[in-house]
Amino acid sequence: MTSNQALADWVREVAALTQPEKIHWCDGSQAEYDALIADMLQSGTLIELDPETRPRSYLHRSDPSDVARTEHLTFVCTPERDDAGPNNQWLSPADAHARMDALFAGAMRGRTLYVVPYCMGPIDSPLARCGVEITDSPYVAASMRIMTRMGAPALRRIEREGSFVRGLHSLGDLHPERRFIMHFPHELSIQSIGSGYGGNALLGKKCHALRIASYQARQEGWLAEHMLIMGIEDPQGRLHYIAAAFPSACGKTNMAMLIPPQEYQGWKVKTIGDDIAWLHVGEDGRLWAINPEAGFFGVAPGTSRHTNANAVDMLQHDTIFTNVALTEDGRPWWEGLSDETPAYDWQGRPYDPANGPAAHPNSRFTVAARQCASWSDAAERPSGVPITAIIFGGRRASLAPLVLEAKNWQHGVLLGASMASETTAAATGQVGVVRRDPMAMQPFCGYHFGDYWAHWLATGARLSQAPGIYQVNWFRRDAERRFLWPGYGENLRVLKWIIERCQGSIDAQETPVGNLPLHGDIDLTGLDVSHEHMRQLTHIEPQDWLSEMDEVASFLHGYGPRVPQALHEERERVSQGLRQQASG
Ligand code: SAT
Ligand code: MN
Repeated sequence: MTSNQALADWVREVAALTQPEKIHWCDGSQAEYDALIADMLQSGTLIELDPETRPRSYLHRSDPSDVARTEHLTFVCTPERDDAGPNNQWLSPADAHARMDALFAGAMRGRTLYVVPYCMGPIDSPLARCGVEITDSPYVAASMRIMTRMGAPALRRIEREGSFVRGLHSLGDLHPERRFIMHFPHELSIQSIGSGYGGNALLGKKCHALRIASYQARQEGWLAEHMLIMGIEDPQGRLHYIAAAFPSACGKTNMAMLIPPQEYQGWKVKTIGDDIAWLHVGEDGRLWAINPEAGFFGVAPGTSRHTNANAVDMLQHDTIFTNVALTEDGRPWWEGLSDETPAYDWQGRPYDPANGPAAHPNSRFTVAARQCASWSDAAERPSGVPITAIIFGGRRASLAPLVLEAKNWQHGVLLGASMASETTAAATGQVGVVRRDPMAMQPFCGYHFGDYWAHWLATGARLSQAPGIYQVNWFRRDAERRFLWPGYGENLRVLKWIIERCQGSIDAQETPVGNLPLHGDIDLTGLDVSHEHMRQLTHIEPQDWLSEMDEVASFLHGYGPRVPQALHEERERVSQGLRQQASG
């Protein structure tokens, strides 16, 4: 099946352990995808949606206990415990392998073992990396074809290059007590059992492109980040590429496909990616980005013509939905889509509001990126796109202003490292509690955060034309918990300010925590945002920020001696400035 002996041997070993009924090597063809779909329709794994209005589209209902990432069951198994850092759960590689071997023994009995070769990034890009996922889930195999460059071309590249990331996945028995997602970054391998959920089971995504890749990236001198990538074309035809990190379910997909407001005739947005960016220092001293993915695995609830018309359009055909609700005539439905009442909830029960939301709050769509009207050809460029600005964003009802500019790269790394955000339904656990989520990588950094921040600082030192670094917060609320900022398309007004700052064409107000827009520099024409709200959105309260910086200090100290001294010093400079301001 392959001329790569290591791959052939590995598949044989896995089959001997897991005992599948059949083995299928995926070639990525349309015929193969159609056959996977047909099998899943037959077995009830997929439900066909109304073929008239939603051609070639399907609904998958997952096990109700298996609807989101499970961070408490996710481990990074480095030989040295300290290399995984306090930000990861750790098991020794030997213990983890023993546990996983026992769970995988016989796990694929009666099932087909799919060998899924894939490439993360444009197939001919030197920045791309390949992997092979072995899985017993046809849903995973079909989804990998949408989300990655999957099949024969990836296998050819693997045969040429030799090395690849090994991902082994089985649904197991889907019992949460026998569910684990283990990473062995030094072996370039991943093992996941007991879950069919995207982030746990599509191993090219978070497991490879973030946890394993971030570890590799540190060794090789690049960055693997939880960032969207978008191009913004101004009315003069100049293109500005932005990479933006937000935690899961905080609007990366909407921002990547942003539709400019009416007042912004002549502005265009081009989508390069909505979740992951691999960033490299170019020979020109600029930072270059590729999106390793080829599809979107986006949150459905809240997606509407108003919030993301590009997404609504791309979801009209050739889409796999997971855990959304269903209308009587077989169309997908979720909260926020329309004021219709669905017929069935995400578990297939007749809809009853007493049972909670109709669509699961973390229900998803899986769709090829090329179906998006704003998708850019530049996403296929082997060299990637040059980044003008990096944005860190969180979901915070208070404190964090609409936008803040870092004074320099080092200060920007502090802004990223001290990010905090309210938790969302993308991971199991309580929703709406503020937690620190440095660079939106808390669940995804495959090594010690102290080393990671040091690597960020070292990367900046290699950039002669470093991007500007910004922090944004679209989620600020007033005392009545109403959002102060309209968000969505209107966020372009903030992005325009960021671009103007990067071009050096406007001034800003310097404060100890960073630079803020001057009054009037964020264009509000046509917007219903009062001057008082705008003042609150761009105001820094020194006392509140002093407490924030105290919390940041203890957060950073919690990561021990591996945290770079420069980051502590930067934090101390900010606190000092705030103390002076508070007393002056
Ligand atoms: O991890 S997923 O890919 O399921 C989505 C996310 O949480 O960012
Ligand atoms: Mn994500």
